[in-house]
Amino acid sequence: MHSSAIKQENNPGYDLKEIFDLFVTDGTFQSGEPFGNGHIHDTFRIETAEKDKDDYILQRLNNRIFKNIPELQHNIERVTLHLRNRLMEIPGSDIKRECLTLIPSHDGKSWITDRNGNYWRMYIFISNHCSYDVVDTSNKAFEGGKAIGRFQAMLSNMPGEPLFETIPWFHDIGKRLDTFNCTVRKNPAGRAGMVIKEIKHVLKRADEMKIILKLGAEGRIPLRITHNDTKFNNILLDENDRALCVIDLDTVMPGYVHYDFGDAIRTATNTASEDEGDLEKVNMNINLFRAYSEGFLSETGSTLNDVEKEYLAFSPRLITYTIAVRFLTDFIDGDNYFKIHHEYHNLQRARAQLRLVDSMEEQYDDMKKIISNLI
Ligand code: ADP
Ligand code: GN1
Ligand code: MG
Repeated sequence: MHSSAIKQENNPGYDLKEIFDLFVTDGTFQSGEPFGNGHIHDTFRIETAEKDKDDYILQRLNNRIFKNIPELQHNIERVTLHLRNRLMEIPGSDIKRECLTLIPSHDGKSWITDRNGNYWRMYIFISNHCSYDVVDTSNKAFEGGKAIGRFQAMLSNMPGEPLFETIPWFHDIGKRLDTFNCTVRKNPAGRAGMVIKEIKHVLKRADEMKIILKLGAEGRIPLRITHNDTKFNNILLDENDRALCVIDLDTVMPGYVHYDFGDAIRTATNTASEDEGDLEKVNMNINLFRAYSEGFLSETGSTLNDVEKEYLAFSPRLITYTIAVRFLTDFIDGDNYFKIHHEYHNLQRARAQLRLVDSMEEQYDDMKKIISNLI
C-alpha cells in the first residue's frame, strides 16, 4: 500500500475517555469507536454508560485542511444557535435531533486541544437517524431535498457579519483548475502519465464550467449562506426516512445555491457509490433527480431568482466535475487531502465522478425540462 494511505489509516490510539472528560457532559464514558464514512475528520461515536443519557460524536478536526479552527468553530456556533432559535419557533420541533448541538469544554470553548496539539470537538449524537451513501428510493431523495431546502431557508435571515470562509475558493472552479494544471505540470508523485485520458476529459470541459462564477461576478446570482458539502451522507433522515438534520457544517459560508443543489444531486442520484470501480454501474437516475428537485424547490422555489432557477439543472454537472477534478488532483499529488483506503482510491473516485458527468451530459435536456416544469 502507498505510504500516505498507511499514514492516513493509522489510528494513533487516542485516549478518547481523557478527551471526552475535557467536555461538559451529562453521561459517563463507556466506549468510543470510529464512526461514519467522512473523508476529512477522525470521527468517533462515544457511548455513555447510562441508558437515559445522550451518546456523543467526538471529532479530531483536520487542521491541515481547516487552517483556522477558532474561526471554523465560531461559524458553527453561530449557525447552530440560529437554527436552534428558528426551530424553537416551530411547535413540536425535536431540537436535539433536528439541529447539531455543540458540547462546551470545561473552559467554555466549543473545542479543545489535546497535549499533542490535536483539535477536538463534540456534538450530541443524533439518535435513531438513517444515513445513506447511495439513495435507492424517490422518497429518500425528496426528503433530502426538503432537508437542504429548509436548511437554506432557515439560514436566509441569519443576522450579523458574513461567515468566515473556512476554506477560501472552495467551489471556485477557476482556482481548482489552476491547482490541477499546476499539479499536472509538477507531477510530484510521478502519476500524471497514468491519467492522460482523465486529464483530457477535464480540460475539454474547463471553459463551460466557469459560467456560475461568471454569473456571480456579473451580479446576476446572489451569494447566500450555503452549506457547500451537501453530499447525501451529510443529510440525516429519521427512522421513517423523513428529513431530520443537516450535519457537517464546516463549510457553511457564503456561496451560490448551485453549489448545494449540485452536490446533493451528485450523490442522491448516482446509481452506484462515489468510488465505484465498475463504471458500467455509474449513472444518474433521472427519477431521483426529479424527486430531489421537487423536495428542494418545495422549500426554496419562491426565494430563488430567475437566473438561479435557470442554472439549477446545470449545477450537478459543475459540482460533479469539480469533485472529479479534486480527486484527480489529489491522486496526481500523491494523496494528501482525502482519506483513502487503498492505493488507487482517489483515481477510482475521479473516474467514477467523470463517468457521472458523462451520464448527466447525456440526460441534460431531461434535467432542464424537469426543472422548468417545477418552477
Ligand atoms: P467529515 O467532514 O469527515 O465528513 P462529518 O462531520 O460529516 O465529518 O462526520 C462524519 C460522519 O459522522 C457523518 O457522515 C455521520 O455519519 C456521522 N455524524 C457526524 N455528526 C453526527 C451527529 N451529531 N450524530 C450522528 N452522527 C453524526
Ligand atoms: C469531503 O467531509 P466530507 O467527507 O463530507 C469534502 C467535500 C467532497 C467530499 C467528496 C471539506 O466531504 O468537499 O465533496 O469529501 N469536504 C471537504 O466525497 O473538502
Ligand atoms: Mg461528512
